[in-house]
Amino acid sequence: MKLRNVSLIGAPTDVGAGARGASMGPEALRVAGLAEALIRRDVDVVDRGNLVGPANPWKPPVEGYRHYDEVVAWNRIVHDAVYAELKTGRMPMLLGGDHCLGLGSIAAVAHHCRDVGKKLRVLWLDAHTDFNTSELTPSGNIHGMPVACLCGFGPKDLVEIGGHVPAIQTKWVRQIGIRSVDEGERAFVHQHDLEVFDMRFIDEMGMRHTMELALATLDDNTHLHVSFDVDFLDPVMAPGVGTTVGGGPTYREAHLCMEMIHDTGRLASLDIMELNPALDVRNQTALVAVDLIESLFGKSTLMRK
Ligand code: HAR
Ligand code: MN
Ligand code: MN
Ligand code: MN
Repeated sequence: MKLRNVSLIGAPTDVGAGARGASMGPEALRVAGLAEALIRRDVDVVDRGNLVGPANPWKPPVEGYRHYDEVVAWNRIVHDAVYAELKTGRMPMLLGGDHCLGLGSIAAVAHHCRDVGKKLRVLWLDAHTDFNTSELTPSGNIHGMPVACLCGFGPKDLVEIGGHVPAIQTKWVRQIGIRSVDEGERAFVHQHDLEVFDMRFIDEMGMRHTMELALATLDDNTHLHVSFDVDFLDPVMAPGVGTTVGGGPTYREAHLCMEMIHDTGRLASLDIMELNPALDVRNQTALVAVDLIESLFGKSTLMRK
């Protein structure tokens, strides 16, 4: 029995990042065997290939945003592609690309949930909260802003992409693995009561209890979206990202996180973002990511399949 229909959507760009190379992420995931791993999990996989959008002009930020026009264009393209898959009843799996595209992806998911009357829960697996605005950002890199934009804090072009402002409410979001938050961003996170399970929380309470809390109150009518920024993982095992932050979840903790998400049976869309093959070692980070996706789709040691 086919458990799910998954559509892979490559989004080869790094316009939202401060380092070049995430544009090669989709191909590195394919080379690491993503489709084959899903097929082993009995998933019906279709690879839609790569989306096409503007090139990276590699310019400094203007008024707090780097590559504003290109980021808007890419997010519109991603929104339309993700929304189209959901409409046909398939699970979109966005292969980034930098994390600014989490905006277009989740805006599309929220748009779909409005259409069909579903609740939405967003799990944001990341070292960073990505809750900056143009006033708060130290870098101007828009991959540090998608959660804020989704919650309605950002420029009109970006916050409106899914057709409804705000696209999501902060209380629908759970962030896990956080260990890098900028000064002004921290105050903004508190001001809006973003639910953050940072590394200290995971250290003290364990990944199991963390995930129990993050996944609590899902019901049959909840669409669960996972936005997986690969820098969530400890850089010891996942060096191939633009903004490494030490002290992340271990290999086992990351697998448990994925296994517990699988066990909910509610996963309905996924982003795999920020993989940067230019900074990787023999594609090991892509291989770890694929391994984790297998757990996310139900691989376990004593499985009967
Ligand atoms: N907070 C930093 C900034 O805004 C870096 C955050 C972006 N890095 C990411 N996203 N990889 O999670 O510039
Ligand atoms: Mn991120
Ligand atoms: Mn609509
Ligand atoms: Mn990150």
